Amino acid sequence: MNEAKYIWMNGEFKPWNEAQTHVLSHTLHYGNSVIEGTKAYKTAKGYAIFRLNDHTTRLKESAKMTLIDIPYSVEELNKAQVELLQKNAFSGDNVYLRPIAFLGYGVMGVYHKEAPVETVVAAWEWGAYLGEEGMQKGIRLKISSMTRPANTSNMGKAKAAANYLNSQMAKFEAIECGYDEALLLDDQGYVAEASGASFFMVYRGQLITPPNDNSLESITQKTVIEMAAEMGYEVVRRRITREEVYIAEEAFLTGTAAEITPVREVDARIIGEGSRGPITEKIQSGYFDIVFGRNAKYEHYLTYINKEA
Ligand code: PPE
Repeated sequence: MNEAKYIWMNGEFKPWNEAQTHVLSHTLHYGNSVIEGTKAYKTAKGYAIFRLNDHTTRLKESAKMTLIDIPYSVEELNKAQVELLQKNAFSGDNVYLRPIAFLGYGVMGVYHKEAPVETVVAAWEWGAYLGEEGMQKGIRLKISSMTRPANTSNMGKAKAAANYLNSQMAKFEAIECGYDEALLLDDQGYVAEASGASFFMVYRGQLITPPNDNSLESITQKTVIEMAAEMGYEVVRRRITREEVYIAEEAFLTGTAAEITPVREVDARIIGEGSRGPITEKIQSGYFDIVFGRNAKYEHYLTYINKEA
């Protein structure tokens, strides 16, 4: 990975290599931690963090769901993220931020009430999540043999590390089978989400994306729905079955890391022309205009890290 200079840990900036935890940290054994994935883009007025407050609020909400008591407010965590970018003096065109709250050292056994909470924010430069070529030409998706955990046994709306075991298994399977990414159905057989992104398809002119019944309340999905409606597309949120995905005219994934990644094939079915579709291309360039500060209507989603901006 690309290292940076500092990591914010429990209220202090530490040199990258000194942000450490004990091997008997509770989370390492039992998997309870919550994360965010937030991104800053280099705009004409310097770096701006996209939808910072929404991401930090989701972190706090995920933590509440999984009984982790983060001892910092949304405002304090927002400030830490802005300062981290200022101190690290990045130069690339975007920077990924990874806030995490986890359970540290001192308690063993599943019951975690007395385990200390560690709060960390790291930031680094991270290239195209599903490859530069994928952004241009589209990626190949495999519907996973595993489903997303049912709402009766997990909390899909928490951005919890525990949910990523399922993602990790699905992703590994997809790659082993020669695909780029996994698409997971829910326990009823409807599309839930990809291993690390949300799913959209275009069919008969409509943009269709599933409700978040069994998936992360995605911030990029929300942004795309808002932007697409404003561009004049009809956006529908409804359940999607596997066979509908196969006959989609276009498909794409959305996420902070994935941004807008076109899909060109699903399970040996070519989607549309087998390349980035025309609507996908418009959504993709519209999204980059927003995050890079080139669309004034969406300025309110940007937090500039330079005070003068
Ligand atoms: N579903 C899942 C399972 C998911 O991990 C993400 C983001 C999304 C949907 C999209 O959410 P949002 O970023 O709010 O639009 N995945 C993050 C982590 C990826 C990783 O591999 O790490 C991300 O994009 O930051």
